Amino acid sequence: MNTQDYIQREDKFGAHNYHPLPVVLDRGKGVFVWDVDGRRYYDFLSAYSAVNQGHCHPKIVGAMTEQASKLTLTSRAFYTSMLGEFEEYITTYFGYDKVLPMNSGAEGDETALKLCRKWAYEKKGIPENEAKIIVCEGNFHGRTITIISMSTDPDSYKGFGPFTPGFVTIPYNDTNALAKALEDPNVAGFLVEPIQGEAGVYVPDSGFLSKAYELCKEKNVLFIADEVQTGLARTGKLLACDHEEVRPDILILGKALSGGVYPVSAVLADDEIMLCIRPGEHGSTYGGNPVAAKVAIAALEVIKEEDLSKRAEELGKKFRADLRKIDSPLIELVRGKGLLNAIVIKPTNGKGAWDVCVALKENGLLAKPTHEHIIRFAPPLVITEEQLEECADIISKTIHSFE
Ligand code: IF1
Repeated sequence: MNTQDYIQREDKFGAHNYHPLPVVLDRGKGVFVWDVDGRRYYDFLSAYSAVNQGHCHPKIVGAMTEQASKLTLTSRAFYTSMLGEFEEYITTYFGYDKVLPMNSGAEGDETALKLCRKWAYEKKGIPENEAKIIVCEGNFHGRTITIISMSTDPDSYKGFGPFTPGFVTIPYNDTNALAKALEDPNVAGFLVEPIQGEAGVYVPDSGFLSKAYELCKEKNVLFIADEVQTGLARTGKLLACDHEEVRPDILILGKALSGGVYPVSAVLADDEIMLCIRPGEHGSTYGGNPVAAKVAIAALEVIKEEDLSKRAEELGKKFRADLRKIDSPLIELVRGKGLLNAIVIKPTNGKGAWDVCVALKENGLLAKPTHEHIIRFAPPLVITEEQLEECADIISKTIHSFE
């Protein structure tokens, strides 16, 4: 089978809910992936930041295979020898009383929303069914009906109504709008991405998160951080909220919590909030299973052992400086934090971000456009300085070829 055969087979038998770049991947190791013809590429998407630790990290894969041959799934109807170890490890790691493990990022967000509403009725005293949660324009929190009910992107929500009520939308990075929305006494929470990924790696003004947190505290409103994409060393700190020393009341993690080998998400909070959910009120068959528990511990250990936050911080600065040196009318803007970066492309000769990504692929680097004119650059955090320089050269050469 050649590349076209693989693509046609997916096209014929799979739903058309994605539009991938025309490359068929077969193998991965560290910062590299290989296609079915054996061609090697730098992976500058990292599965949307799930593969921060690098593809097929031996320690993480080792943890998975070891646990997979011992005990994989019991459901939460029984205790297991692994779950408590994971719960103790992750709550100590991030400094929270409790964790609630789920699988996908979207489930993590759903869990946080339920938790926030339950807290609102039990602790804050908001009348039943009246709680509101403030969200931001341009948000991306996943694909469930409730989550797309918060979305302002028609691609996400159009044609999927009716929607879940109870959300109030304000502009991102706007503390005045937040202060105004917080005047409503029925507001229970503020859900925010510390950097908006899907919106195009939109970094808010410095001070936004800390001011937003302070405003929430004044009104006894829960500050809920979706760190599914920004968390776990990606932006140069363990959490993106750490840049402003904000400790979210509810913290949502996913993606790199397994280093890309298994779906693992988690919601962290203190007892006052977490114990509002009681037996039978929330959960998932696979949430917190022994493989997930073992894998997540290994994935979190790798982040510390390999000092990935520091690497992302230092390499990110250098990478942005290299990108800003590219003198081309095609590049409107370079932005990002740590190794979560993007360039904004000015369409030239009818060619846009998609065409640039196809050309990058030809030159051995995989990246994906978002919103037609933005390209995200997010390599695994284990990339070396030398490799990153080579990648900046590939990007420069490719961009210049469009002039
Ligand atoms: C897709 C974007 C990234 C997320 C945040 C929750 C979730 C995500 C902040 C849900 C997921 C994804 C999913 C992916 C595309 C992608 C994405 F381009 F849409 F914005 F990463 F940048 N919170 N992000 O970014 O996590 O349920 O998918 O595990 O294909 O939809 P999930």
